[in-house]
Amino acid sequence: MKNKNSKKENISQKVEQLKDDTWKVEGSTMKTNQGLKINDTNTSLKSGERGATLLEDFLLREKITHFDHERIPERIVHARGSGAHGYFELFEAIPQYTKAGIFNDTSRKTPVFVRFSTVGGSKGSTDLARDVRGFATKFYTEEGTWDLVGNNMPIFFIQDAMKFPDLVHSVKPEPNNEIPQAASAHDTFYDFVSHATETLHNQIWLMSDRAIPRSFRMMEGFGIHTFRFINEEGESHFVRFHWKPVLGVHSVTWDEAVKISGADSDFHRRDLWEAIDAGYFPEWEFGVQIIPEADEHKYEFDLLDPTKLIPEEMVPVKVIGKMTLNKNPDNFFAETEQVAFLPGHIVPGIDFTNDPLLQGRLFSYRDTQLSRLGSPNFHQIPINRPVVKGHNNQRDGHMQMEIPQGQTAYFPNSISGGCPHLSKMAEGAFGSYEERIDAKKVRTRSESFSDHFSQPALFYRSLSEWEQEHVVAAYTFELGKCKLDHIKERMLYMINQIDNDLALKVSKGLGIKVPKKIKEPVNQAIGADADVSKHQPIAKKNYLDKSPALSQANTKFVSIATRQIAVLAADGFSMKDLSKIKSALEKEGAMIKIVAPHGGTITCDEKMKHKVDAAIMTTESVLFDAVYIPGGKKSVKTLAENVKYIKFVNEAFKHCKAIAADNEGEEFLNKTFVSGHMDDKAVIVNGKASEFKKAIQQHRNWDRREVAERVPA
Ligand code: HDE
Repeated sequence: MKNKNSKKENISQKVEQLKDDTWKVEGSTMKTNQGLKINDTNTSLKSGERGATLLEDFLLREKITHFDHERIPERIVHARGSGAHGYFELFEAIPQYTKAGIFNDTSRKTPVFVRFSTVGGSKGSTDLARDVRGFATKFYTEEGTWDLVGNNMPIFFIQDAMKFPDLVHSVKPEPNNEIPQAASAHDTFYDFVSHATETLHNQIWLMSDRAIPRSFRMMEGFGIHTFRFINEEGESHFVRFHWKPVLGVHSVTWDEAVKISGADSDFHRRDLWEAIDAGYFPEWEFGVQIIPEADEHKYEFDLLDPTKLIPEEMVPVKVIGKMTLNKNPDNFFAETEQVAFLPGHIVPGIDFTNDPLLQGRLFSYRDTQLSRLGSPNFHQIPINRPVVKGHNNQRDGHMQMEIPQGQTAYFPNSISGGCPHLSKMAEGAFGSYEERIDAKKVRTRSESFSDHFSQPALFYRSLSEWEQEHVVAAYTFELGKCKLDHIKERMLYMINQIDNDLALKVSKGLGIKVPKKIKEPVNQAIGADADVSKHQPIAKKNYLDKSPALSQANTKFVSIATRQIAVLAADGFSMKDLSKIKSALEKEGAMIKIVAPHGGTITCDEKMKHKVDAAIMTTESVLFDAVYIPGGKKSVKTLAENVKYIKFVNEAFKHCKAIAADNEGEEFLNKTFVSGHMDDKAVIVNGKASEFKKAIQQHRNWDRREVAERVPA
């Protein structure tokens, strides 16, 4: 994965284009926005040394006015995000399904810009909120820009765009006191979702480890909706899009998430930035699930329903390409903040379906950019500009950056020779799929959208034991934070529709019985005149016992690249021990960090000085994937005298991480909770570096979890 040397050759067409708008601070002269050289930027113009400031001071006014307007509205959802540039490569052309250039030409490297995000929190909120993650990709293709604006979960909360504002209002901080920030654990969210049974599927994903990823680089991505592929013959296939991280799908525990939020609320942002900066470029395989038109009604669920996934065991994911992120943005605001994703940005060969959530999104995203970026010319902002130049008769508006010449701005015209002229379909023009529609105009929902319990149950059944325990703990925590008992009861009733065992376990934690009945109909997400009985969810079905692809226990455990290894050491540590581990793990791409009693340097037993990466009081165990304690009598004595080192190891043990120690390092372990558990398979004492590597690669030793729970940290 380390790819430093090829950094240059992978600079994309988009990055090249951005160079025209990029400038360096180094070597530049300070001037006003009108180009006047500035002599003093610290003092305003006054009437006398102690006198009033003069209105005349245009230098002061220009500086302050710009500052006053430096903020734009944050995104109403997905406000907190991190972006990176990269490229997409196609391994296998699929002309039988689509005519899209990006899926036909294996020699292309299509530039991309990706923005990862949390959903509910404000721009400055923690990265480790229990939340869905946004995974939005802008493909700058030769036929125009395609935006795949997805999430890290394959389904969404609601089936109809009309309910989106209600969903978002319920999860955002409550309107009277603006509490809580970046958290779903409050009454209004569970009040809403307990009245809208369609939300249960995404809700149970939100309770799973997927909602607290270890890294953006270790998350899957999904386009969610069913889209269409259109081939040269004009034939259509249904398609769902998937991103699969090369590093596998890994998460932190909730206890870590809470602590990381305090120790480093930029944890995911920093992780992405540092990995790219170090030349460890994150990669995702790109896959498609293809369904022939003829199979539209073959499944137990409706393909147009965005609360349903298509199990990979029923329709396999065909991997056809790979995305690599290889460049950090130069400027957060200019690129990551101003990038505007629109699900409506598609290219010939890709088209929409009638998924009612997707249809609503096609309206929302352009609209929101108008208030966020303030102008219909937002496509001219460098990060949003396509790599193919385009012209039309749209003119003027706030911040028009281009100078269209000529007398005409209409079509048809004769004065400009009919230009900008139209393209023939054979020349690659976009045309919508000619779907046959013969229907009444109605405000209702299809009965085929009424199965709200089968897939949450399938998801829960498919999880490993430890994942199920995390779901129980998450529901217990979240509902425990709610104040109103009737909301908890409704939720228990809903959870019971998914799985009785799950409901009983959560009910125990809440100290509330699972109700057999509730007063109102369970699904109130219907119109006042609607026939209530018609809109109730149907009973749970079981059309697939388990979908192993849904469990993180079945992900890849192949690499330790970019894993953060804390070396607990002080003056006198054994150089030989550290060298053994360091060379073996660094060779595999792990990041070895010396955590010492103080900053600066420490001296090993061979009298050499070593740079300290973090002083113990500036860091926390939760920021690392594994811990190593080298030998060295003096070093180990110093560690043992500092209770924060004991806590450091205890926490790593609590979070089921790999721990290794050599020689006197073992004595230190004996002072921690690890003593008495030296036979744990992820505790390696005086072992081989390869054993430690294997344990780190496994991400966590979940077999330890019962003991780990007893660690008082
Ligand atoms: Fe979004 N969503 N969304 N959403 N969404 C926005 O657009 C909206 C939905 C997603 O990094 C907003 O530019 C509606 C599903 C991502 O810039 C806004 C509905 C999925 C991002 C908006 C949905 C998403 C957004 C806010 C229901 C996964 C961040 C700022 C009909 C497939 C993109 C903005 C970025 C952002 C509306 C549902 C993903 C308000 C109305 C389903 C990743 O337009």
